[in-house]
Amino acid sequence: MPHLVCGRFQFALNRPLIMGVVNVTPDSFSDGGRSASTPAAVAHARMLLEEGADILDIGGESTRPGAPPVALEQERRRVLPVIEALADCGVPVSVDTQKPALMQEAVAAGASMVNDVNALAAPGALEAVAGTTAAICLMHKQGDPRTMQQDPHYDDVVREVRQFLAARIAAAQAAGIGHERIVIDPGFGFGKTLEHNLALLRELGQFAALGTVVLAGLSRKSMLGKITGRDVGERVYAGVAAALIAVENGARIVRVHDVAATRDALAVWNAVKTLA
Ligand code: HH2
Repeated sequence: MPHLVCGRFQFALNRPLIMGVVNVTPDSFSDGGRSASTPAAVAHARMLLEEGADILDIGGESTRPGAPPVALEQERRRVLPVIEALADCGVPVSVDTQKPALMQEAVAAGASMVNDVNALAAPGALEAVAGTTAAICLMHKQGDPRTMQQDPHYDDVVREVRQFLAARIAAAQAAGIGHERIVIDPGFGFGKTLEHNLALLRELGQFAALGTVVLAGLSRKSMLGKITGRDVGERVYAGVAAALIAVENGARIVRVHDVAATRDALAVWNAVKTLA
């Protein structure tokens, strides 16, 4: 079983981890505007900690379909004060960014993980993370947020996403990022139809077979709305079900907004499975 090193933190992964989402944005699809100020974001993060988050993921740029890009300076102003305030909170703080400069600044401010929906493809991104001890989540997406949901197409979504992630693992390792720092994520909803997302969730074990930790982010996403007919604020039960399926199929980190509900569900799963 892979273990995970995030800076000074180590996880044996004998139980799945919960990554709680803190969006310091006015426009995130799931919770837009709720934590847009530094104090509100820090308070939200502390609530997620109390609810049982193992990792906190701080983002300052929405990646919802149609979202406009955010300038470096603005993203910096949104996330760095929150990361600084949480640096000693007792769990790893992750920065959700695609920008190499901010990756380095966030780690200097106290982040122990980088979560890049662009899988370190930006010029300088591999080097930015390699020069730290932070963990890295490499996510797959097709296209960019502005256009990605217009007409996603794959001949074989599971094979193509797996090949992409295997290549990004190899690139990260070639840049000097150790295996124990690498997390992969098929990127649910990032240039994928409902059928693509379901195929990826069903076959998540094929990603676990690549030998690195698998993260799944299904929380509140539109695929759950399509399945249940529910609005974004009413997808807690569907999200918990999706997180459980992901864990059952090999995910060892679930990225969620609804930490308390997910924690209880995973406690039941843990009690039954007790990973050795
Ligand atoms: N999903 C979102 C953002 N970042 N990172 C990873 N690794 N995996 C994901 O599935 C993922 C992600 C989108 O969710 P959210 O942060 O709630 O919304 P927004 O991008 O609108 O801020």
